[in-house]
Amino acid sequence: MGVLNATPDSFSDGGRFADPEAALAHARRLIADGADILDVGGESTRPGAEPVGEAAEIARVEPLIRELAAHTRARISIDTMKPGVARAAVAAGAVIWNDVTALRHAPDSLATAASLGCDVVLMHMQGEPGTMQAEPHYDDVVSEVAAFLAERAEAAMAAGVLRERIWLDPGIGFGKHMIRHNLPLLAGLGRIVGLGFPVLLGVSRKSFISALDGGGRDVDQRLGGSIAAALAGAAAGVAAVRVHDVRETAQALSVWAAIAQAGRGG
Ligand code: HH2
Repeated sequence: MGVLNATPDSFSDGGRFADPEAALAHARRLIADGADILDVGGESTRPGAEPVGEAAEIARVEPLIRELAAHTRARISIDTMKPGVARAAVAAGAVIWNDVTALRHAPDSLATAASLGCDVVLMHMQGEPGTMQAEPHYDDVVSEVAAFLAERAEAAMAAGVLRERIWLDPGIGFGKHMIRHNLPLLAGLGRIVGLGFPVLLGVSRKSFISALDGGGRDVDQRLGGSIAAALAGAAAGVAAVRVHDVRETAQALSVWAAIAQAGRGG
């Protein structure tokens, strides 16, 4: 899954693709580089980001999704917490609703996901985007994230979302201490995969990579760590990784998969 942010302020590529022409050109590059899915976002979730109104968010993403759906072969995902944005995006051609609030943001989130009939990504987040990194706390991060995701999958199914439409995501960096929570969660991904749904993992360029590399690494200096974490996810059986650097990650994954296959005898 390649990240395509139509935002002025996302943490790693904010501002670069706010212009639709630049966004479309970048989308074509992500696909040529090996992306099967494009995750289009119109509102950054990083702490301190400006909230965006629904109409403004739709104006950012809808024309772009329409263009992408008409002119590319990738599956399009909409990264939003707002049901109204998801509705507009699906009408424009998106087939996946990626919701970092796991359908908890609005009273009609669950019903909207059921009626749209698209795939939904249910992501774990402790707290709210603005304040989530202030003081995250867990007694047992892997068990608590797994229990949350199982509960949200049940809630989605009870609301009418089909089981085969549901993906889970542990939400690396969302209300998690950089080291104390993200690392055990990455080491325990097998427990999340074991819940029986496809798992999406977003580790690309995240802050814990800089923290593990002495600190102070800018977002464009985190590729090695991003790939290492993506491979850890692949080894645990995740179905997809959400990344900015598609070509390098795709190469790493195909080499890793070829070695794993040779190890199984061919
Ligand atoms: N991470 C970000 C955004 N959306 N969605 C899922 N399912 N999983 C993630 O880990 C995830 C996500 C990161 O935040 P953002 O501010 O949008 O920055 P960018 O899109 O540049 O990664």
